[in-house]
Amino acid sequence: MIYYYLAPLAAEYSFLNVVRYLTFRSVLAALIALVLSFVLGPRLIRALRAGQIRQPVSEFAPEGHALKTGTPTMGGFLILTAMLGSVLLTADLTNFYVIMTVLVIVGFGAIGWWDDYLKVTRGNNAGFSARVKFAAQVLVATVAMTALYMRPEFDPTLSVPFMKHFNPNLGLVYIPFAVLVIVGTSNAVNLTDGLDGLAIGPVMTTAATYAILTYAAGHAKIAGYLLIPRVPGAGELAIVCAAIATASLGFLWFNTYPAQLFMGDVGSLPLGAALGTVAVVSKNELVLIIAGGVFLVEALSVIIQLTSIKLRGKRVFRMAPIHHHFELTGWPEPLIIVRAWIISIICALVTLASLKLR
Ligand code: 57M
Repeated sequence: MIYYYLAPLAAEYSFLNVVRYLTFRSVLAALIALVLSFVLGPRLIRALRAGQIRQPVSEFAPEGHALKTGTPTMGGFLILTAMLGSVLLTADLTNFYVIMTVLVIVGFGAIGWWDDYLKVTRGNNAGFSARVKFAAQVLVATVAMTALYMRPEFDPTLSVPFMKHFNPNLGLVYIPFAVLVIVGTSNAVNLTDGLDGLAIGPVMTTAATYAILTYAAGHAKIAGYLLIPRVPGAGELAIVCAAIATASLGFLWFNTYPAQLFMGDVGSLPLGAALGTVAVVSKNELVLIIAGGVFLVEALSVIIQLTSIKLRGKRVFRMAPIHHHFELTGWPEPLIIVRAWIISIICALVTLASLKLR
């Protein structure tokens, strides 16, 4: 809205020209999201406590989790409100990529909210059927990716990290591939969200990394210099990514060990879906494997565990996802969390290096 109302006035008041700059609006978006999350956080925690919106803790969870009984959940509302509020104020709301990403976030947020609502009201960890949840995620992602594919400027080729001349054209297969990226990332972030701050730290670093990648993809000179695919208009997503990164930082204030608030599925599902969407739009789909390395390892640990139980009748990890394995090995919770953050920062650095090393 700031962009919408102030940009036309720049002809009269030249100092308002600054709102045309993506870098200025990205920094503004980051600051607004951070302030909103700090201001709204304590109020939301009080409201959730008053409304008895508490996370039921599974009886099978490692011992230390019993202490977490009664922690308010659905803190994802804080992240979504801070992030969307900031995007509505600072982004160009006529930009197709911004509209699409916001709708994906709202769609996945609604699915997550419904799951949380059922868990909280029923007082157990069951939520709604995994199949229905998965089908709803696939539906939202398919609608968004079909709309993207139908844009005349859309290019269904893949950008492969570290290889500048290998760009396979997926044609129509791009749609299911992109749906897989979005739904897969959404569920991987959800699986990671099992210790205080474990998911939100890597969400922050991945979103900050994509703020740079989307800006570069939308910038003719930078994209040309780095020989990366140019996606005109995708730079506006740097604002969305910056807002996600700092709304997450504000949430971390309350979610860090010992957590006063969990994000719930209303947080984890849309955050993962948002990262998948910006990766697809900016043609940085495969590099998300590196940038979101922590989420990948968490999801792989579950796949390996389930496959091993099915084929060999034996577990590979004491418990999956892998953070439970480390807990049961005796690592204190903060040690697991901070090491995951360190790994996610290293993943971000390797991702940024892939821009030049190709
Ligand atoms: C949800 N939810 C947390 C909180 C958070 C297929 C299977 C691997 C699925 C997986 C699963 O259900 N994962 C998704 C994980 C829960 O947190 C809530 O859920 C939201 C995210 N969706 O925001 O609202 C608990 O996690 C802890 N927590 C924190 N701090 C946080 O900031 O401590 C969460 C956020 C909270 C709290 O204790 O109650 C969760 O873990 O339930 N299932 C599992 O992860 C289960 N693993 C399992 O069954 N492994 C088996 C399988 C693979 C065969 C095995 O290895 O043998 C574990 N889930 C639980 N207990 N609860 C098992 C132990």
